[in-house]
Parts: sequence; C-alpha cells; structure tokens
Amino acid sequence: MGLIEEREERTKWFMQDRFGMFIHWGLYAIPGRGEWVHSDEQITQNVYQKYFDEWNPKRYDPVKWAKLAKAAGMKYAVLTTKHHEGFCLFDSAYTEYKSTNTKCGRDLVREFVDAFRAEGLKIGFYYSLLDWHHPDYPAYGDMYHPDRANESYKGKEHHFDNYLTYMHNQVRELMTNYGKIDLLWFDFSYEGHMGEEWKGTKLVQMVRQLQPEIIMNGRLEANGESYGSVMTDEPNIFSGDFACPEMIIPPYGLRTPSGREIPWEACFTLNNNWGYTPNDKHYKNSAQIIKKLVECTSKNGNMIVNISPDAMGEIPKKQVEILEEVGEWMKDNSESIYGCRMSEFEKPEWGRYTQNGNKLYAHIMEESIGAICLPGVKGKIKKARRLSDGYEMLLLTPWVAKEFPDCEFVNYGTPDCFSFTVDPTP
Ligand code: JFZ
Repeated sequence: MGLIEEREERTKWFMQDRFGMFIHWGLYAIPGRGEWVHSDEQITQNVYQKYFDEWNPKRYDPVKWAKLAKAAGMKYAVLTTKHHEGFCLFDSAYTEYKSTNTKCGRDLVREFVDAFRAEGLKIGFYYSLLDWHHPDYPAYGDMYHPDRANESYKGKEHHFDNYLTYMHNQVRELMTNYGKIDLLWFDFSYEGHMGEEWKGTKLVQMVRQLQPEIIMNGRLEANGESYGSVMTDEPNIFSGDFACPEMIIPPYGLRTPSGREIPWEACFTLNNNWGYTPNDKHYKNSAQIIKKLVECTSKNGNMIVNISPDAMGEIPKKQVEILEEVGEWMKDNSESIYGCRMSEFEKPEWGRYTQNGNKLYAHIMEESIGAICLPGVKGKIKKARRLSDGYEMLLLTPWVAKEFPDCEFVNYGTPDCFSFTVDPTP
C-alpha cells in the first residue's frame, strides 16, 4: 500500500466523526492575553516563571470537559500537551517545566485522557514543535520576528540537536505512557524548521511504531497557511494524514492533482483567541458554528472548535453556552453530519446538502418563507422527513409541476439552519 492508500485507511474514523474539540490550556491562561503572550510581549523567562510558580488549577475537572464535548456532539478532542511556551501538562522525565512540579502536582494529560476516553471520545495530543523555554530552541520566527530570540538562548552556546533529542523523547513519552492515542497534532513548521529539519522521518517512524493506527496532521512541514505535501500525489512520510487549514474553510473539497480526496480538518476559535482571553468577547454564535460544521461536512472536511479554559481549569461560561446550543442542534440533526460527505447534487441556493449513501440531508440556512426548490432530485424522492420530529415534509411538485416541470419543491416553515432528509432513489 502506498502512503495515500494508508492514510485513506487510517483516516476512516476521522472522516466519519467530523466534529472535534480543541483545547488550548497552559500557563498563558494566567495573564489571559492569548497563548502567544510570552513572545508577543517579549516577556522574559524570569517574569514568566511566576506563572509556573502560581499554577494551581484547583477546579480542573476533565470529566466536566468531556461531558461538554460529548453533549456538543464532538467525537474527539485534542489537548495542548505542550504549547509554544514549553510548559508540559504531562509528567515528562526530560524536563522540570511540567505540571507535576507545580503546586497542583497533577499529570493533567493523564486525567484528560482518562476522562475523555471514559466518555467514548477519541484522544488527540497537540504538541508544539516550537519551544520558547528550552535553552537549545533558537529564535522563533527567523521569518516573522527575528528580534524575538528565546531569552535563555541569546548569547549562549546552543545545540539544536539537543532540542531535537528532547522533542523526540517527549513525543515518545506521549506515545508510550497514555495508552492508545488516536491523533497527533504537531504545531508548526516554518522556513528553516520543517520536515527533515525536525528529523521528521525518524520522528514519524517512531510514532507509527508505537501507535500504528494514529493519524497525524501535516504541520511537521506545514503551518496554518500552507498545507504541505499532503496536497500532492507524492506525500512524504512526514506530510501527515490530513491538512489543517486554520480559521478558514477551503472553497471546495481538497483533492490531489490526480483527483484523490485529501482528508482535512479546519480549526476554529470561539472568540478570536486560542488561549484564555477574558477581555475578548468577540464570540461567534452557535448558529455560525453549526453552519460552518455543515459547510465542512459538505466539502468532505472536519471541524475542530477550540475552548480556552482559565487558569483554574474552568471553561468560560460563554463557551459552554455556545457548545451546549450546538449540542441541542446535534441531538436532532447529527445524523446529517456523522458519516456524511459532499453530496453528488449541486449546492442549493438556500443552504447546503450533505449526503450519506442514498440519504440526502438538506440544511436550510436562510430565513426563507414558503417553499424551497430542491435542485437535482426531481423524481428521485421517496420521502422527506424533518429530522427533529419525523414530520413529513410536504412535497409540492404536484401543485407546481406545470410551471416548473424539472423541479422538486418542499414546503418549509421553520427558518434558520435545520436539516431534513430526503431519500433520492435513482
Ligand atoms: C498555531 C499556533 O501558533 C497557535 O497558537 C494555535 O495553537 C494554532 C492552532 O496553531 O497557529 C499558527 C501557526 C502558524 C501559522 C498561523 C497560525 N502560520 O504560519 O501561518
């Protein structure tokens, strides 16, 4: 089997599940100005150290997090085991900069894994390739921020190889100590540090040996803007199993030049930050999240939505509210998401189709009144039922057939983003 066939095999569950939870959590929750605060504000290691000294998330209850993810209809979750700041939420043997050495003394990753697994969710680890704490990690952003050298790196002798050994060791720990891990989310590569510069081949071989079924994103050689060789017909060993567009949904389903489908997952924040930022109140609403999830599904992609717990371990109320509302919709309509994909029928004016075999799901996204026309399905509908209550959607063809003989119409009352199924038998 070639690399493309292998990834098609591995990503089957992922392409069925469609919807996941992203969790950005770390020391940056204390200053509460986003996960880049260390670099953005050029905070020195000494000053940042006080966040480590204070870290004590007394209200961390991952069972609550897992139940929220489940209630929202999410099927997997990805936690930042280490973000760019370098702080490890897990008990690594290779650093002192870890949660078990803080006041809380807990392996936060282990508790996350246990809780989410117990709820039947698949487990994903985010691991930052950047590390602003490690003395041998160089200035991040030769490209973007040449002025922001890692504090402890400046003016000292450094050995990037040491960092690579450290990074590989930690990935080995994560792949060894927590049972079966379903997904690994590296972040991220840039010019000078990508692919083989991370010793990518060796790294991936190790990961695959320890976790044969795991799927990986493409950021060992890519970032949020470019998706890397996962897009080609000749992927590298480290190009990953899926593309990960950030804060954007591709205009159409992704395919290699020869036409093979490329699995992808769009990641989104709920406000405008990944890390806890209480002053950022620019929240998307649940209807927007639902529309985006439908859009991803209708283009053969996944969506992963981020929460940003505070320093105590509490998920902001507003985020809980949004996800619970999404969950309300999913309770009625998830059948139009799980296992669904791009429809063979053209996109309707009023929303989107998703499809699973011979079941077509119509997602009406406008506040329309009266009847809507279902393009492409004339004469193929066996029955049309609203998902939420089984209500028989009234087909209007007999009434308007004379005027529009090529069209199928359905009566429609409730506005805004609901779905119903029609059975288009050929
Ligand atoms: C990265 C992180 O930097 C960010 O903090 C967050 O974790 C997100 C999910 O992933 O964001 C990036 C990384 C690279 C680019 C853009 C956003 N990039 O190079 O365009």
